[in-house]
Amino acid sequence: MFDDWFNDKQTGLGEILRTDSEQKSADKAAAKFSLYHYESCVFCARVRKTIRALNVTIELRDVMKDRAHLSTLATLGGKTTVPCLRIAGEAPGEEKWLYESSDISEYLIKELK
Ligand SMILES: N[C@@H](CCC(=O)N[C@@H](CS)C(=O)NCC(=O)O)C(=O)O
Repeated sequence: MFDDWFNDKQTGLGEILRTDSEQKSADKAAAKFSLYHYESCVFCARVRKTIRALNVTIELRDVMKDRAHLSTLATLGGKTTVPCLRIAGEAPGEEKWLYESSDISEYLIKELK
């Protein structure tokens, strides 16, 4: 909905070109993330734009469309605010929950660019 408000200058990323094996590594690294969000949230749109600019796939969990995601976010993340990035840990229960759109975007760029 609002995703196109944010252009490439705002994400700070140009076009990211990868070889097949680099893309595989980036996709593998991205698989440990999922983004709790909802469509009309402008802060979420900013993070979705960063994800697209990074040219990776991150599972999107819409808390409005699926109340189980909202409940998981509240219980395990600690609050219902979106966007929130779930970072899977080595073992179940070791995941981390990162709130704040600017912190999430900065973290994803650092990890995946
Ligand atoms: N400063 C935060 C603002 C996030 C925010 O205000 N999210 C709203 C939706 S746009 C929200 O989740 N409100 C409900 C809640 O906090 O439970 C960010 O940049 O991520």
